[in-house]
Amino acid sequence: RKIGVMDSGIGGLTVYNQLQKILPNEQFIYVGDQKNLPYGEKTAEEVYQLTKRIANYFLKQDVKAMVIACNTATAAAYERIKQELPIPVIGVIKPGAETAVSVSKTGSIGVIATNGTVKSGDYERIIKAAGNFEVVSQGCPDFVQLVEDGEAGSEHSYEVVESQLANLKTSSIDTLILGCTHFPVIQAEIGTAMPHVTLVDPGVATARQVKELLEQNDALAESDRDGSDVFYTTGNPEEFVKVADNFLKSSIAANN
Ligand code: DGN
Repeated sequence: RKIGVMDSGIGGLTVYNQLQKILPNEQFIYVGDQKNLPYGEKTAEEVYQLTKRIANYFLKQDVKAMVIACNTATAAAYERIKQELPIPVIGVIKPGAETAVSVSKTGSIGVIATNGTVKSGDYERIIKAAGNFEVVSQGCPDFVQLVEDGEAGSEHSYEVVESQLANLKTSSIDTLILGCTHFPVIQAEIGTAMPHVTLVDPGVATARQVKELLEQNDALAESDRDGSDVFYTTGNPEEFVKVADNFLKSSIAANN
């Protein structure tokens, strides 16, 4: 049985990359809901409905676990969908928050994410429950489009990131959570703008958690994979492949 991975677009592929690295025998089905991107500006109920549709699709495909590789969808839908699905569901926010808590030395943590994720307050709540932490959150919705447009690495991308992080630069954070799965694609730009902070990609700890959960449920793939992963977009498959190929380790073909 496969593992279902979803995002509003190609950002979740940064989580997929981490999953593939530590679970090389597993097979994945990826769904990017590009027709409905961006999730970050929708209401929590709308994002829940969109995520639920993909969850139902995954169930039909008989997946053994669902990874919500989108912070906005995790904030809006994880708690409900986890209750509603008969399979393990994993979100990206808790693993990301826990990593930041363990990494920060000064106790001052920054979060950049979509406006939807920032509004949910989820990162802040989980981090503050872990101890005496200060959290500085900032919505950076424009970064999602940069990545979806294949702008990562361009001069324009460096300029946009630099100017949008100007405020955060003057704060005292020592750790910055890339609280949107699109953001690791522009990690170089973010690192250049914020040279003295540790960047946290929640995808790394999320992948570790998926592995642990599969182990606990005795559901790890037993033998080598016998097929390749499948990628679907609700948008334009050619565009998806063109942009995704830039940062995926393996070449892919997308269907819609
Ligand atoms: N990749 C999604 C996230 O992690 O929040 C958001 C992208 C979007 O739809 N705005």
